[in-house]
Amino acid sequence: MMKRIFSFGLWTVMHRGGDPFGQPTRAPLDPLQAMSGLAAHGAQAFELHAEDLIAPGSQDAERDRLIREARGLMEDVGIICVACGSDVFSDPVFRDGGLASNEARVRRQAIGRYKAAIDVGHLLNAPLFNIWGGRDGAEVDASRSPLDALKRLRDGFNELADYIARQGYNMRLSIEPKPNEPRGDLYLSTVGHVLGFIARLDHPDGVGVVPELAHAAMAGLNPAHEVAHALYAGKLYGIHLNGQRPLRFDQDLRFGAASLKDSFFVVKLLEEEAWPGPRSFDARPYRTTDEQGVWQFVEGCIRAYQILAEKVQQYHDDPEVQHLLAEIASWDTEEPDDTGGASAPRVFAYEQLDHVVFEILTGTR
Ligand code: XUL
Ligand code: MN
Repeated sequence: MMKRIFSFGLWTVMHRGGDPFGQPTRAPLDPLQAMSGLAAHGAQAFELHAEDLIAPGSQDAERDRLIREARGLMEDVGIICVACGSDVFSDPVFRDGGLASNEARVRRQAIGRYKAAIDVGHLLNAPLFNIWGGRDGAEVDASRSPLDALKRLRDGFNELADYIARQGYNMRLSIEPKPNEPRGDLYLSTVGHVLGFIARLDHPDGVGVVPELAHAAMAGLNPAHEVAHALYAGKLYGIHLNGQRPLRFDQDLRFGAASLKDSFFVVKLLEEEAWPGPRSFDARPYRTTDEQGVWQFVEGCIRAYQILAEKVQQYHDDPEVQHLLAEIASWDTEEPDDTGGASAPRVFAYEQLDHVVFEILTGTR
């Protein structure tokens, strides 16, 4: 069986429980503590924003020291970096956008931030640079044409892809869509939008998508279908797993905490396709959780994935499922109906099939 790699954003365990209405509830955790804690609690990998490790504005010597320390610790505790990104959303300078800002000066600054973070990713051996441009959106559509925004985003991504190629880095680029939040509407909002956008870049080949379950559910979409589009296009470069009630703010719940069936069908797809990428979690421990609970949260995400993968296996091994799927497969024929159209209408045994899934997921089968 394929060895699964479980990964977490450093920002997930470093999150201190603050929300738009409340102060942090947990003590800070530094990035090195986050890496070693993750390794100690079942993760083999992490993702980060370069800024999770290196505060913006740090001198080169400080940056080099932090990277040296991180590399040493990664070696010691046996954890790898599978994706790097950049925080081009929290600094007030990016309040009207990064790559799509109306200010050319700010767009330059965003490009500079991303390039510096790409260098950090390279030094941590990250094979992927993932961009979630959380400020590239709008509340006021009168502020810019969405077409101009897309052209600016295109120019930005072309420049970053070109930078990676010219530096000779062994790194791919990805875009993580999200429909809204923190902006009223984000321009790169779903997997479909991003696939269409990538096709018009100068070099679409090295650029893919990182779907997130919560982001798909926020848009009221079926997460497994979103992931399928990325797989179908050969563009599933990463995935962010978590829990989310549909059509709400970004809840980033522990994987398994919500949408059991959607989570099952995402795991089913990844496992059936033997997708080789890391199973990355992008969720946040509850605000009510203490530091010990953070590590329970980590183990909970991993365990939820493993349990769902076992349920996928149980589904495939179930004789009733096999019988029902064989029946469905038998319909897939071009043979003419020799009864001259008089045959009884097809019975679709989907009630039964869906109920079997329910029994498997509730442990009653
Ligand atoms: C935001 C989100 C980000 C990205 C990384 O909703 O998902 O944490 O995954 O920047
Ligand atoms: Mn994410």
